[in-house]
Order: sequence, then structure tokens, then C-alpha cells
Amino acid sequence: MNSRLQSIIDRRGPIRKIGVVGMGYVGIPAAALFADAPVFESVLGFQRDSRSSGYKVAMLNRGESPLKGEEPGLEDLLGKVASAGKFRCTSDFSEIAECDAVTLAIQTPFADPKDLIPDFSALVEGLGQVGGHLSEGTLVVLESTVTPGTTAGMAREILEEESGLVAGEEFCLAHAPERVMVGRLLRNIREHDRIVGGIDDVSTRRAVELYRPVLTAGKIIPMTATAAEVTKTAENAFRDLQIAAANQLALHCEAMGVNVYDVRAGIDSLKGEGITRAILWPGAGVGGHCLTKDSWHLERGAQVLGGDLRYPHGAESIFGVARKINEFMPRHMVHLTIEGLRRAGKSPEGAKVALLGWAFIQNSDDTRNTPAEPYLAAMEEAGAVVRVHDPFVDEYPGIEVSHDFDGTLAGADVVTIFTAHHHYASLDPVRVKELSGREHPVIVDGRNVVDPNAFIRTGFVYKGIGRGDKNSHEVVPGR
Ligand code: SAJ
Repeated sequence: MNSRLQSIIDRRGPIRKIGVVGMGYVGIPAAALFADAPVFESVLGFQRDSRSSGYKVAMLNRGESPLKGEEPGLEDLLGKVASAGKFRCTSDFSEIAECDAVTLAIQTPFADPKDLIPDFSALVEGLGQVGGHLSEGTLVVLESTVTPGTTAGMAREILEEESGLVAGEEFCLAHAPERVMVGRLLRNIREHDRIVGGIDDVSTRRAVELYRPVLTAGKIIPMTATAAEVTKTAENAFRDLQIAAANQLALHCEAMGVNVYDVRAGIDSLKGEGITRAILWPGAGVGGHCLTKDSWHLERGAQVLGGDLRYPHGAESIFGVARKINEFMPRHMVHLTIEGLRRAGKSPEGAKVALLGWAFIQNSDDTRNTPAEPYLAAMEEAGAVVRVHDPFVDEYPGIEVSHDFDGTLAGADVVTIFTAHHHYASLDPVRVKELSGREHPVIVDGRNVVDPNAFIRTGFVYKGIGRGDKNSHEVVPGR
């Protein structure tokens, strides 16, 4: 145990004042929950007074949430803690000096996943702000998803450089990755188990003191900072891998003339103690802000941190291959579309495509890294005219997203389903064909949403991910 740091902590006493840097979908609920915990005296939310986000300061001080979409309980909780004087938002980072603990919840996207170089610029700026006002005995916690090695490496260096203090001797440093999902932010923080990893035992214990009061069903899982970074990136890499396995199986089933959903149900039926077959769902691709980047964080960590990384000679990382399979699926949707058009006697040149679903996940307006985007680009590249429909999405840079279902389908040669919004589960083949006005319209189902037979007997050319049993069906005159 580090006695010098421990004695500084003992002199400082229990955590009372908390700072949260980054008023986004991770920082805001975290700050509200810290402020609502009776054991803590007050919470400061730190938000840069930037053109794009400075408006949040006044909103949050009125107890209003600047987050889009429904977040059950958040606005009420913000109103409660703001009016009780337990939470205040500020862009004056010098107030960090008063805080016993400071968490950083700042986005860490990849500039370009291909080169594995994350864009840590916002995080570096936040760390500089914290380091510049750090006082002895403060606990600093990174909540952002980072490449393994960042907390004990880059973050530690910046904090020490800016503060003149030594991590693990004069201040505590830890990583406690967020596991929140939009739509259930408060619930996730309270109920998910919390990984808490310090650069040393004193830091870990101090971080446990910070997070334990906000957990209800969740429990604390302590470990080292680097193990916590690996856990976070690996838990998403594993999910990406499971989806890729389902996608590869779907491609095999198409080639073997088999319905992948029959095979999936068969595999899933193998249950019993100690037996796990967590087979997920094949589909049109993997979007979102987690799975599309965390495997690359994990890979980069292994490269940067890994000593003599032992691996079968010449074999590619399974996580990298999984990313390639998942990124291939929108391209496969293009293959199915062009094959379908060919069966209908059409070329993609000039074909009208109705693209149903722009959000990356069903019944949501979240469009980050939507797999529909590479599909649209490739179809336009092939000369098609693509119209996008999504009942949840109002706008997207450079793309016109319509809420007019009939208008989107009017004159369509192809109807492509990219997102399993509940609206699309009840597509009526007769109505869709009428709207398309085509003898043999093509339907490409990326999420196993429609009944192939209902569309085939209405005269559609059907193509579906994993539907090797249907993708070469006889084209019949529609009823
Ligand atoms: N997807 C499939 N097949 C599946 C599941 C998902 O193709 O079987 C696709 C979705 O269509 C979507 C993408 O993958 O395009 C991501 O879907 P997701 O359900 O993983 O949703 P995310 O990206 O919001 O992942 C979040 C993550 N949660 C946190 O980071 C706290 C992830 O760790 C969770 O495992 C995931 O939610 C979850 O389980 O819901």
C-alpha cells in the first residue's frame, strides 16, 4: 500500500465535492446521481463554453437536460439536485481545485479506424484542464472508453505535467468505464456492475468510495486501471465478434441454400448447465458508437502495450476479422440488391431504391455509424437513385430522410429494409407493390422483418440476409 498517498487521503477525509468534466450523455446522468447521493455534499458539472455546447451550462443550471430523446427520470433528477443546490454547471475549470474527486466523460472517437489512431484531442484538453487545477489528494477518474494503457500512460503524463504532482504519490488516478445506453442512462449507471480500476490500490479504493453510493443493483468490480480498460473494450469486441459469427453463418447458409434462422433456432436450443451458445442475430451490418470502434481500441492496446504478443504466425486478429465481416454486410446488401434487380430484368443504373431505416438500431433515432450509409453510397455509385425513409430520424447531414412512407415507395424498383423498426414488421406486400407500380419489385430484407412467401406470391423478387432457402426462388406473376 502506498502510505504517503494514503496519509494524504486520510488528512483530506472522505469525498465530499465532486467534479464531472464533459456534460454529455455519460457525464450528465453521472453528475445527477452523484449529486443525489446524500453522502456527497455537492457536484460541479464542467462544460467548455464552446459555440456548439456552451448553451448546456445555463440549461443544466435550470435543471433542464440538453440530451435528445427520452431519458426516464433524468429531467426530474436534474431539477431536484439543481434546485437543492447540490448540482451546478460551470465553465470555470479553476473550481476543480475545490474537488475531492473529478471524473472525465469525454468522447474518444476514431479519426479513421483504419489507422487505429483514436482522436483523443478532446480528452487531452480535458486532462489539461484538470491537471492545471489539480490539488493534492484529489482522485481523477477517466470514464471515457480509451485504448488500454491510456490511464496509466498518456493521462498520467498530462496530469503530472500540468499539476507538478505525482500520480500514485500525491493524487489518485483510476479508470471506471461507462456502460450506459441512450434511453436508459440512469438505470444503467445504477444497475450495471461497475468496473473500477486504479493505477494502485489506494487509487482503486478511493474510486470505489466514489462509485459505491450511486449503485443500486450493481456491484463494484475492482481491478487495475489497465485491466479495466481492457475489460471495457473487450466486452464490446466480444459482442462484435458474436454478431460477426452470426453474419458469417448467414453467408454460409445463403451459399448452402439453408435458412440461417432455422439453424440459429437449432443452435439456440442447445441449453443446459454449463452449455452456452450465445448466438446473436445476422443482419445488414453493425453501427453505433461502441462496437464500431472498441475492437480497434483493444487491438491498438495489444500492439502498444503488448510485449512479445504471441499469436499464430501470420494469423489475423479474430477481432479484426470480425470487424471486416460486419463491415462487409452492407456491401452484401448491395450484392443482394443487384442480384434481385437482375432477376427482375433490371440494371442498378437508374433503378429507384426505397431504403427503409437509417437509424443504426431498431426503434431509435440514433444514426451514429449507420450501416445504411455505405449501402446508399455504393448503390448511388452503381447509378441507382436512393430515397431514405425513417420514422424516427428527422435529419442527417447530406441525406434527405423522409417520414412519407408512400412517397418513398412510389415508383420504387427495390425496397431495402436496413433497420428493424416496428413500422416495417407489418409491410403489406400488395400495398407495397401497388405503391411501387412495378410488375416484379425487389425486396431486400436485411433484418428478417418480412415473410418471404407473402412477398414472393405477390410477384416480388425476394432476397434476404441468410435466406439461402429463398434467395433463388421462382419469380411468379403476382396475385
Ligand atoms: N446488431 C446485430 N445483431 C445483433 C445485435 C446487434 O446486427 O444480434 C447490430 C445492431 O443492428 C446495431 C449494432 O449491431 O447496428 C449495435 O447494436 P447493439 O445492440 O450492440 O447496441 P449498441 O451499439 O448501443 O451497444 C450497446 C453497448 N452498451 C454499452 O456500451 C454500455 C454494448 O456494450 C451492449 O452490449 C449493447 O448496447 C447491448 O447489449 O444492448
